[in-house]
Amino acid sequence: MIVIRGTLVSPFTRKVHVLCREKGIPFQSAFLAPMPKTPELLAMHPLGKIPVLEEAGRFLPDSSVICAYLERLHPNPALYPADAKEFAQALFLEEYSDTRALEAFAPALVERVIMPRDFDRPGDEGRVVRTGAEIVPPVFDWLEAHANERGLVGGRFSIADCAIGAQLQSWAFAGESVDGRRWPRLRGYSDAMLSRPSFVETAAAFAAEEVP
Ligand SMILES: N[C@@H](CCC(=O)N[C@@H](CS)C(=O)NCC(=O)O)C(=O)O
Repeated sequence: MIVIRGTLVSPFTRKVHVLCREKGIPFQSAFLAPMPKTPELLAMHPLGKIPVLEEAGRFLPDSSVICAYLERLHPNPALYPADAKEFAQALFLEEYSDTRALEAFAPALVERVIMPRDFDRPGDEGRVVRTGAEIVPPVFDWLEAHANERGLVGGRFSIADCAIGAQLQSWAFAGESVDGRRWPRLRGYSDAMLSRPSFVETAAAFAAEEVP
Protein backbone atom coordinates (compact mmCIF):
# COMPACT_ATOMS: atom_id res chain seq x y z
CA MET A 1 0.00 0.00 0.00
CA ILE A 2 1.20 3.55 -0.65
CA VAL A 3 2.25 5.75 2.28
CA ILE A 4 1.72 9.52 2.26
CA ARG A 5 4.45 11.04 4.39
CA GLY A 6 3.83 14.52 5.76
CA THR A 7 1.77 16.31 8.35
CA LEU A 8 -1.90 17.07 7.92
CA VAL A 9 -1.37 20.64 9.02
CA SER A 10 0.12 21.08 5.52
CA PRO A 11 -2.40 21.93 2.79
CA PHE A 12 -0.14 20.11 0.31
CA THR A 13 -0.35 16.90 2.32
CA ARG A 14 -4.13 17.34 2.65
CA LYS A 15 -4.46 17.89 -1.11
CA VAL A 16 -3.02 14.42 -1.68
CA HIS A 17 -5.20 12.86 1.04
CA VAL A 18 -8.32 14.38 -0.51
CA LEU A 19 -7.39 13.15 -3.98
CA CYS A 20 -6.85 9.61 -2.66
CA ARG A 21 -10.18 9.66 -0.85
CA GLU A 22 -12.02 11.00 -3.91
CA LYS A 23 -10.51 8.22 -6.00
CA GLY A 24 -10.93 5.51 -3.37
CA ILE A 25 -7.18 4.80 -3.31
CA PRO A 26 -6.18 2.96 -0.11
CA PHE A 27 -3.26 4.64 1.64
CA GLN A 28 -1.43 4.86 4.91
CA SER A 29 -0.39 8.11 6.50
CA ALA A 30 2.95 8.65 8.27
CA PHE A 31 4.00 11.79 10.11
CA LEU A 32 6.95 13.59 8.55
CA ALA A 33 7.96 17.15 9.51
CA PRO A 34 9.72 19.40 6.96
CA MET A 35 12.02 20.71 9.70
CA PRO A 36 14.80 20.04 10.50
CA LYS A 37 16.30 19.13 7.11
CA THR A 38 17.61 15.75 8.21
CA PRO A 39 19.54 13.49 5.84
CA GLU A 40 16.54 11.11 5.94
CA LEU A 41 14.17 13.87 4.78
CA LEU A 42 16.56 15.06 2.06
CA ALA A 43 16.94 11.48 0.82
CA MET A 44 13.15 11.36 0.31
CA HIS A 45 12.74 14.89 -1.04
CA PRO A 46 15.78 16.81 -2.31
CA LEU A 47 14.10 20.14 -1.40
CA GLY A 48 13.36 18.93 2.11
CA LYS A 49 9.63 19.51 1.80
CA ILE A 50 6.45 17.55 2.40
CA PRO A 51 4.49 15.60 1.26
CA VAL A 52 6.38 12.59 -0.05
CA LEU A 53 4.73 9.51 -1.48
CA GLU A 54 6.35 6.23 -0.54
CA GLU A 55 5.63 3.25 -2.76
CA ALA A 56 7.49 -0.06 -2.52
CA GLY A 57 10.51 1.60 -0.91
CA ARG A 58 10.71 4.44 -3.49
CA PHE A 59 9.96 8.09 -2.76
CA LEU A 60 8.11 10.57 -4.93
CA PRO A 61 8.18 14.24 -3.84
CA ASP A 62 5.80 17.16 -4.42
CA SER A 63 2.01 17.16 -4.08
CA SER A 64 1.39 18.18 -7.70
CA VAL A 65 3.65 15.42 -8.99
CA ILE A 66 2.10 12.88 -6.63
CA CYS A 67 -1.45 13.80 -7.65
CA ALA A 68 -0.66 13.62 -11.38
CA TYR A 69 1.06 10.27 -10.85
CA LEU A 70 -1.88 8.84 -8.92
CA GLU A 71 -4.24 10.01 -11.67
CA ARG A 72 -2.25 7.91 -14.17
CA LEU A 73 -2.35 4.87 -11.89
CA HIS A 74 -6.02 5.29 -10.94
CA PRO A 75 -7.74 7.12 -13.81
CA ASN A 76 -11.29 6.75 -12.43
CA PRO A 77 -12.88 8.96 -11.38
CA ALA A 78 -10.88 11.36 -13.55
CA LEU A 79 -9.78 14.42 -11.58
CA TYR A 80 -7.98 16.10 -14.49
CA PRO A 81 -10.36 17.41 -17.19
CA ALA A 82 -10.18 15.68 -20.58
CA ASP A 83 -10.80 18.91 -22.48
CA ALA A 84 -7.49 20.70 -23.16
CA LYS A 85 -8.68 24.17 -22.13
CA GLU A 86 -10.30 22.89 -18.96
CA PHE A 87 -7.17 20.85 -18.22
CA ALA A 88 -5.10 24.04 -18.46
CA GLN A 89 -7.57 25.93 -16.24
CA ALA A 90 -7.41 23.21 -13.61
CA LEU A 91 -3.61 23.22 -13.63
CA PHE A 92 -3.52 27.00 -13.26
CA LEU A 93 -5.99 26.91 -10.36
CA GLU A 94 -3.76 24.33 -8.70
CA GLU A 95 -0.76 26.61 -9.26
CA TYR A 96 -2.69 29.64 -7.92
CA SER A 97 -3.64 27.59 -4.90
CA ASP A 98 -0.10 26.44 -4.20
CA THR A 99 1.33 29.95 -4.44
CA ARG A 100 -1.05 32.90 -3.95
CA ALA A 101 -3.74 31.15 -1.89
CA LEU A 102 -1.01 29.62 0.28
CA GLU A 103 0.47 33.10 0.83
CA ALA A 104 -2.97 34.33 1.92
CA PHE A 105 -3.96 31.52 4.28
CA ALA A 106 -0.66 30.19 5.64
CA PRO A 107 -0.08 33.06 8.11
CA ALA A 108 -3.32 32.33 9.99
CA LEU A 109 -2.54 28.60 9.95
CA VAL A 110 1.02 29.15 11.16
CA GLU A 111 0.19 31.64 13.90
CA ARG A 112 -3.00 30.09 15.22
CA VAL A 113 -2.44 26.35 14.66
CA ILE A 114 1.21 25.47 14.00
CA MET A 115 2.82 27.73 16.63
CA PRO A 116 0.71 26.47 19.55
CA ARG A 117 0.51 22.85 18.32
CA ASP A 118 4.02 22.15 17.06
CA PHE A 119 6.13 24.77 18.87
CA ASP A 120 4.17 25.27 22.08
CA ARG A 121 4.30 29.02 21.54
CA PRO A 122 1.55 31.64 21.07
CA GLY A 123 1.27 32.94 17.51
CA ASP A 124 1.54 36.51 16.25
CA GLU A 125 -2.09 37.64 16.04
CA GLY A 126 -1.06 40.95 14.47
CA ARG A 127 0.31 39.06 11.47
CA VAL A 128 -3.01 37.23 11.10
CA VAL A 129 -4.95 40.48 11.19
CA ARG A 130 -2.62 42.19 8.67
CA THR A 131 -2.70 39.36 6.13
CA GLY A 132 -6.45 38.93 6.67
CA ALA A 133 -6.95 42.59 5.77
CA GLU A 134 -4.42 42.93 2.95
CA ILE A 135 -3.68 39.61 1.25
CA VAL A 136 -6.82 37.54 1.74
CA PRO A 137 -9.49 39.85 0.19
CA PRO A 138 -7.95 39.99 -3.34
CA VAL A 139 -7.64 36.19 -3.28
CA PHE A 140 -11.29 35.88 -2.28
CA ASP A 141 -12.23 38.36 -5.03
CA TRP A 142 -10.45 36.26 -7.64
CA LEU A 143 -11.89 32.99 -6.39
CA GLU A 144 -15.39 34.50 -6.22
CA ALA A 145 -15.27 34.88 -10.00
CA HIS A 146 -14.52 31.15 -10.44
CA ALA A 147 -16.62 29.68 -7.63
CA ASN A 148 -19.02 26.89 -8.54
CA GLU A 149 -20.30 24.57 -5.81
CA ARG A 150 -20.01 21.55 -8.09
CA GLY A 151 -16.41 22.25 -9.07
CA LEU A 152 -14.26 25.18 -10.18
CA VAL A 153 -13.63 23.84 -13.67
CA GLY A 154 -16.53 22.84 -15.89
CA GLY A 155 -18.77 22.34 -12.85
CA ARG A 156 -17.04 19.05 -12.05
CA PHE A 157 -14.85 18.20 -9.07
CA SER A 158 -11.21 18.20 -10.15
CA ILE A 159 -7.63 18.60 -8.98
CA ALA A 160 -8.36 22.36 -8.79
CA ASP A 161 -10.88 21.67 -6.01
CA CYS A 162 -8.52 19.32 -4.16
CA ALA A 163 -5.96 22.15 -4.12
CA ILE A 164 -8.17 25.21 -3.48
CA GLY A 165 -10.33 23.25 -1.03
CA ALA A 166 -7.23 22.32 0.97
CA GLN A 167 -6.28 26.00 1.20
CA LEU A 168 -9.79 27.02 2.29
CA GLN A 169 -9.58 24.24 4.84
CA SER A 170 -6.44 25.89 6.29
CA TRP A 171 -8.47 29.08 6.69
CA ALA A 172 -11.19 27.09 8.49
CA PHE A 173 -8.64 25.33 10.72
CA ALA A 174 -7.47 28.80 11.78
CA GLY A 175 -11.01 29.55 12.95
CA GLU A 176 -11.91 31.76 9.98
CA SER A 177 -14.64 31.56 7.37
CA VAL A 178 -15.49 33.25 4.08
CA ASP A 179 -17.77 36.25 4.64
CA GLY A 180 -20.86 35.24 2.66
CA ARG A 181 -22.18 38.82 2.48
CA ARG A 182 -19.12 39.95 0.52
CA TRP A 183 -18.25 36.70 -1.29
CA PRO A 184 -21.52 34.70 -1.50
CA ARG A 185 -20.49 32.32 -4.30
CA LEU A 186 -17.16 31.55 -2.68
CA ARG A 187 -18.87 30.97 0.70
CA GLY A 188 -21.23 28.46 -0.98
CA TYR A 189 -18.27 26.83 -2.71
CA SER A 190 -16.21 26.60 0.49
CA ASP A 191 -19.13 25.12 2.45
CA ALA A 192 -19.81 22.58 -0.34
CA MET A 193 -16.18 21.48 -0.62
CA LEU A 194 -15.41 21.28 3.09
CA SER A 195 -18.53 19.16 3.68
CA ARG A 196 -17.53 16.54 1.09
CA PRO A 197 -16.59 13.23 2.78
CA SER A 198 -13.03 13.50 1.42
CA PHE A 199 -12.48 16.82 3.22
CA VAL A 200 -14.43 15.84 6.35
CA GLU A 201 -12.36 12.65 6.73
CA THR A 202 -9.15 14.60 6.13
CA ALA A 203 -10.14 17.14 8.80
CA ALA A 204 -10.83 14.27 11.23
CA ALA A 205 -7.41 12.79 10.48
CA PHE A 206 -5.83 16.21 11.11
CA ALA A 207 -7.63 16.48 14.47
CA ALA A 208 -6.39 12.99 15.41
CA GLU A 209 -2.82 13.53 14.22
CA GLU A 210 -0.22 12.93 16.90
CA VAL A 211 2.86 15.14 16.68
CA PRO A 212 5.91 13.19 17.93
N1 LIG B 1 5.30 22.54 -4.31
C1 LIG B 1 5.39 21.73 -3.13
C2 LIG B 1 5.27 22.61 -1.89
C3 LIG B 1 5.44 21.79 -0.62
C4 LIG B 1 5.67 22.69 0.58
O1 LIG B 1 6.08 23.86 0.47
N2 LIG B 1 5.42 22.11 1.74
C5 LIG B 1 5.71 22.83 2.96
C6 LIG B 1 4.78 22.39 4.07
S1 LIG B 1 3.18 23.10 3.86
C7 LIG B 1 7.12 22.53 3.37
O2 LIG B 1 7.55 21.41 3.29
N3 LIG B 1 7.83 23.56 3.84
C8 LIG B 1 9.17 23.42 4.32
C9 LIG B 1 10.15 24.21 3.53
O3 LIG B 1 9.77 24.91 2.58
O4 LIG B 1 11.32 24.13 3.86
C10 LIG B 1 4.29 20.67 -3.14
O5 LIG B 1 3.28 20.87 -3.81
O6 LIG B 1 4.49 19.61 -2.54
